[in-house]
Amino acid sequence: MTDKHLKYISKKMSYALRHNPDKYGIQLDEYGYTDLAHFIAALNRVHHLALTRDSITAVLTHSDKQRFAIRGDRICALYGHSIPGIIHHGTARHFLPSIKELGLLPMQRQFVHLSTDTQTARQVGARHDSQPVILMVDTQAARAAGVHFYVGNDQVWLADEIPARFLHGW
Ligand code: HQG
Repeated sequence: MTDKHLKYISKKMSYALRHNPDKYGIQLDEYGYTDLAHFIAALNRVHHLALTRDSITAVLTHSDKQRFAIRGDRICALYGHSIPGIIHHGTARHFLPSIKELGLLPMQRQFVHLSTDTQTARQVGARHDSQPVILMVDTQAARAAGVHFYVGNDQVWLADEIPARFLHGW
């Protein structure tokens, strides 16, 4: 394969794994990984290619940067996922005073869980309160201040703790 061909495939891989898994009919797990065989089949289908696992390995080994990782039968993009400007967190009214003071904390989990759509946020919050509050997270401002967000699936993003100044909609 020529450099140009490898670069073309790498670009399509980035787009699928960072920005638009839906278009390819693939699902990312909470660490951004997806099944490699399905991924290759999806790239071939959408772009009329005939890639094999060897072609994907060639893209990884010939690349100037480490953009992707393959672990067993799965592949992910290591960075650059697009994140909506606002994402949501559904919570209970009685948690608000503490959240205002301490920000959103992972509590018993590894990460704070966030939802891209308000409906999911409402369902998550309803587990704690019959009238949940939907907080909005300003992801741009939070990222600029060093908060890390991790791709979940289409509906879920994860984050380390988020200071209250990046939360709106109390
Ligand atoms: C709150 C389920 C006081 C936070 C769902 C939340 C979701 C604070 C609660 C996933 C706080 C923790 C996650 C602070 C955060 N003071 N309360 N400083 N910071 N909280 O259940 O986000 O069953 O651990 O607002 O579908 O409700 O795991 O997290 O209300 O996707 O598959 O502390 O859990 O999925 O509650 O839900 P949770 P969550 P699974």
